[in-house]
Amino acid sequence: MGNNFRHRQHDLQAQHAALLTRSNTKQALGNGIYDRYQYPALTAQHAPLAWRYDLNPATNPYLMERLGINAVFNAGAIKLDGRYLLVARVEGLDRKSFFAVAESPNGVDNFVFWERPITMPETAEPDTNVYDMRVTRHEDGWIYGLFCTERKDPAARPGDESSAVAQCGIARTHDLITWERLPDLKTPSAQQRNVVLHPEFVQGKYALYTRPQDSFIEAGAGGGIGFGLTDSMENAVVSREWIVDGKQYHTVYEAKNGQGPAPIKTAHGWLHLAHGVRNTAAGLRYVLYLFLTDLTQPDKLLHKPGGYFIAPEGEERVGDVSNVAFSNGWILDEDGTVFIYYASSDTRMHVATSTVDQLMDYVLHTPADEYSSAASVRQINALIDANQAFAQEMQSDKALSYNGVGA
Ligand code: M1P
Repeated sequence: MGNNFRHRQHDLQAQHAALLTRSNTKQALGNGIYDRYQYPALTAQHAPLAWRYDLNPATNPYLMERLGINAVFNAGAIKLDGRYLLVARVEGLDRKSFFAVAESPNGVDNFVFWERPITMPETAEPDTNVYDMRVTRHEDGWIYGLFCTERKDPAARPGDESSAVAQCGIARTHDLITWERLPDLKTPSAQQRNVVLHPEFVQGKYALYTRPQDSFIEAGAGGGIGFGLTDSMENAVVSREWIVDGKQYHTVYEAKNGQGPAPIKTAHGWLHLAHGVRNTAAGLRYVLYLFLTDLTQPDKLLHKPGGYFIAPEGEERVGDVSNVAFSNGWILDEDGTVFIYYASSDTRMHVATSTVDQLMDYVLHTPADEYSSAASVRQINALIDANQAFAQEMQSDKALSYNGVGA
């Protein structure tokens, strides 16, 4: 083994170990709703060296990267046996995505990939690309992974090598290691992406959040976060979909939207995290937003704050698909902490932390979008009025106590 190989291997290992053991601290101040962290939580550089390098000097004398990783993003999340697990979308230099589990002892740092990526069984119609798994621990006892399976459009014109069909792939597991692949979801829509399994039975059936779409990119006429029921997951068929939360003109979800992870059950209803997409001169902009639905009717929208909850900021705005914040994973801890895992610009994973109490306060007390500039000004004036009334109240309390009246 040459000296160069040895030195390079030593440096690569040291650099990798430093990244994997780096601690991540909260950014200062925050907005009172959640805290962002200093560093991304999981990146392409976290991928094990053994996935990327042939470590044998006889077959790889330059110790060159053989199978590079382009991006690690859009991760599902679950806490299992005390471990915080991300089921990440890992994308190679060849553009193919696959799933791999990374584990952290505390949910914010020290994420380490398991030894091997997930070997996902295929159906009779093999997937070309799989991505964006939503992990749901269902009350039937299984952990389900619903993901997008993409295949070339069989109706594509000769020479059209871009047209694709997106559908919902379904698999289940107990340990995230061994997966049983089930048939893809059937719905009345031409294509599906962002399909998520609700954690509980609804009317005795499995309930799914869907995202009907007319074509691969455009949500089209049927867009919005849909809802449907199926008798079984072994042969999942949603024969009727209806919209829970639709697209809306001049909002952050005017072009399309999609359910994020499975909703969290709270005392006030099901708390949902979703992404909204709007058009800009620079292309599509993806942001995250929250909404609340009824406990017994999870398809009934109760509250929805106006605007976005998380938008890409600073470095997050740049990546393979810039100006994108996307989330399909969060974890509610026993103490009420919520770990929100979001990806930036289809490139890397971040974590933000909050609590159920904070998120509920945000959802219940943030004014809804009233769809016009005049209404936004009215909302700001109402807040200023309330603050002035409060300041006057404080002043008179001070005056009273100065004059020896009151406590
Ligand atoms: O590139 C941004 C996102 O685009 C798609 O999401 P949607 O179907 O809502 O447009 C997905 O391909 C997603 O993976 C990607 O992050």
